Amino acid sequence: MKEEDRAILEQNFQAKIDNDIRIEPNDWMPDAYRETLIRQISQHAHSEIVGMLPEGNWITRAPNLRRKAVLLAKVQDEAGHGLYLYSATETLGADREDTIDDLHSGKAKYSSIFNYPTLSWADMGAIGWLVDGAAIMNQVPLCRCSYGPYARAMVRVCKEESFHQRQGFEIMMTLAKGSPEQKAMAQDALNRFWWPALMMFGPNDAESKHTAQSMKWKIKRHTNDELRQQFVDVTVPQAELIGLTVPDPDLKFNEQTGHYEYGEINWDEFWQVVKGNGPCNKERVDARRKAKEDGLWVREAATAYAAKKKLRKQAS
Ligand code: BYC
Repeated sequence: MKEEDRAILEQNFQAKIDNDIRIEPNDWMPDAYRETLIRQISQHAHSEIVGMLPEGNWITRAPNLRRKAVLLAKVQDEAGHGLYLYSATETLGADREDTIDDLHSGKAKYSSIFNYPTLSWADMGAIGWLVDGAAIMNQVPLCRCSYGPYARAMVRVCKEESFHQRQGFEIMMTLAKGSPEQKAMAQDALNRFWWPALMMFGPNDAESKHTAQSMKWKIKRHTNDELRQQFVDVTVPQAELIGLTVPDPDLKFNEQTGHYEYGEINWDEFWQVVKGNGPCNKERVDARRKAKEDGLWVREAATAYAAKKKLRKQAS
């Protein structure tokens, strides 16, 4: 393609974005836009699938039938989110198997938060409240993402995340007004998940290599720090309401700005976890690899069945 033709295509593409016209799979798009979306959406899909593991770990130990049914439904929702998102990457020409192989080889990232262990039942509350709460903060603006299939997938995902956040908060609220041991369990879960939840939003704006371009393309509508601040502002009063203490001695409300100021995030810890050196990285990826290996017979049987059906159809 000639240089000037490409320049016109790029101009028209950016003009559509500037006018909030959605980009659809068959529309022309710059290679870098396609690659950014495949990177972000596939990593998002992996996060949903890996995110099933820390909570799946507690399904058999839920304290009663209601809690078990709710947790089971939530974990199944995450599988659904992963599947919509893998489908969205396919609309961009990505091969689902390749993206999954990238997760298993350690090439693709997934959210840092899922590399922390779930040590008590209260962690189910903390994950729903904080992790799904952070996910909603990040994903509601993605419903207005410039790429149509991703934006539309996010609408349903956000509705379900909203139920997840409420179920988590309800677990925390119940524990916080329970026995002293239950309240201590809730506080311990908050202590362990607070900082990793803040890290979910990604590096500081100054360190975020993709934000500027992704904002120009309206893939991202807010920066990492803007969303993190919104999350802190919404969540701190919720902790206060149920009598729990946010584990940040530097946390204070600034009357002038109307925002909470919070302490320094441990960025060394964040990058270590992102690089694969978190407490559970190896366990999580091994579990996904094993699931694929264990499912081989199902895929083989399905392929054989489909081939046999085709032969029968041809013969009749
Ligand atoms: N963990 O330039 P930046 C869920 C990477 S699922 C690991 O700011 P970007 C749920 C980043 O990928 C929640 N890596 O990047 C599921 C980049 O590396 P690469 C998942 C991270 O893309 C089950 C590098 O750091 N949500 O909610 O502009 C149960 C530089 O970062 C992280 C999504 O995926 C991290 N926390 O912004 C319960 C939402 N942060 O790719 C709940 C969609 C950054 O260059 N994704 N990195 O190798 C996004 O909104 C954006 O991709 C991010 C990062 C805000 C995450």
